Amino acid sequence: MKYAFFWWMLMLIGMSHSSATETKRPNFLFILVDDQSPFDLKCYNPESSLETPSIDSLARDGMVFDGAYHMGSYVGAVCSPSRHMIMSGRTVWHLPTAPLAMQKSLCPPNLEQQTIPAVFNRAGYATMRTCKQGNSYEAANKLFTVRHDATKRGGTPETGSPWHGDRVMEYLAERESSKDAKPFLIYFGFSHPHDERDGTPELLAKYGATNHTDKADSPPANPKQPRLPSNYLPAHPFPHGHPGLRDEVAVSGVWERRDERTIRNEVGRQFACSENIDIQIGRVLKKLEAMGELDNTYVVYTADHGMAIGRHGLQGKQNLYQHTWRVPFLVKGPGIQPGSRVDGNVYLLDVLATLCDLAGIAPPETNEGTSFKPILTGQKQTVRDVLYGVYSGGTKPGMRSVKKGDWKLIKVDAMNGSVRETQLFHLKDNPNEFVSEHHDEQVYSLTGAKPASHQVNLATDPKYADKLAEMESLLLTEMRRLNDPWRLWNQPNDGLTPPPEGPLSGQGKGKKKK
Ligand SMILES: [Ca+2]
Repeated sequence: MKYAFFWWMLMLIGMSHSSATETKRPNFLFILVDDQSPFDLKCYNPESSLETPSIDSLARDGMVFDGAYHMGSYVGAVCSPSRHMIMSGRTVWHLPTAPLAMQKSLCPPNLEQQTIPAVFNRAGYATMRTCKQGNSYEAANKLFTVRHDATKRGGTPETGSPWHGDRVMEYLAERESSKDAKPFLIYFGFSHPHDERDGTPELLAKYGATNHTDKADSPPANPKQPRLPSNYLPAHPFPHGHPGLRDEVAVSGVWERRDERTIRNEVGRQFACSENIDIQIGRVLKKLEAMGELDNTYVVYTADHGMAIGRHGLQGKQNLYQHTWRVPFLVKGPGIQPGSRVDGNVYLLDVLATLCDLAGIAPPETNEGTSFKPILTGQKQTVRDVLYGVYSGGTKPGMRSVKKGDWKLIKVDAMNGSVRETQLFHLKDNPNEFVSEHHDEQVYSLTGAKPASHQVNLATDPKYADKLAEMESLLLTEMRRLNDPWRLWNQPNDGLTPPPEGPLSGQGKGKKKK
């Protein structure tokens, strides 16, 4: 009898041990690509010719967000504030590098100690990072326990995306051989598809593209190249407000060209680089599966911001149309309904709070993001109603956007007041944000996308005057709430002294790296 009790006790101890391992904390694989429009991907644009079987599998096995945004930028290098927001969960004007933020105590000191790697290190996670170098958040990046950063934008295994893939594969192999039992957080960043978009010869050939270097001519046409984006324009309808901006004038292979051959070749290069990223993701997912870790891992796929490449006549990331303000955002993991799709209305700055929530860690007090775990578990469709965006890296105040439901307002106040533009779009009726220039036969004969007559900027239509006023009011409310240091021409100045403008950097005009 005594022995029976002893064995019974041993069994109980064994059971409690096995249930403890069953409820072990989840791992995280956070995948961040550099410069990618959601509309490049089939899960957002079924007409896209980009093939990404691994990303498609995340969409099939997880949740696709239609409303994921980056909050914007006050510098040409949009990557930089975006990555600060991801790491810290702070809103755009409350970042350590935002104009006046430190002087006005809008950002606490030593914020890096409250960022993803710091928080997860303290919680007992193993943290590892690979990513590009530069235009990021160095003080936070260096806190990852294992770190392999280098900018890899070439077309060989050593100079391109496979290099980042190799670092994660090595890390996982080391975990395996050392039998590391800590849960992990891997920040799996890439340097592509950011320019220069030097793809591998095989993938370039697949998308009919060449690494074009002759500034005097357009690259050759090739029927394998992706089609022009449906909202392509040969020029933006008005000056976008950042003269000399590198991305709009100096990207190798594009420069100031917006002709069909140049844009289709550059989109082909973008796709070649994106498919190579997908191959690396596939390797890592397969490895996690073989290790038995995949089912307990949240896999997040996103980009630091979107990208134009010919859409609306723009080439870069410094605008607030949906192709650039929005980001792709997919999550697969425990408890997430496979094949689900939501609006979400999330910002990249919600990532920190959400990862903490999923891991059962209290978010740091400095966090301003909102956990969207209730969306991942199917309890909610959105975490907020109103979204705000800014680009003020050029002439001031620059661009602002606000979105609520299907309505979106963009305002541009730039070039010393000589550019004052208002755009009002109903995104359900006009998802491509077509403007009157898209109705030109010369344009839609190239894209094959003839807009319907109502698919225009509605800002001057008297029928929508009340809606316009409502959206203007929402924008002002958001600018005040978020401590935007500028006001637009038709807003009260609120007694603000805007930050000194300083010389325009042109975002490293003509320089190769940024
Ligand atoms: Ca970027």
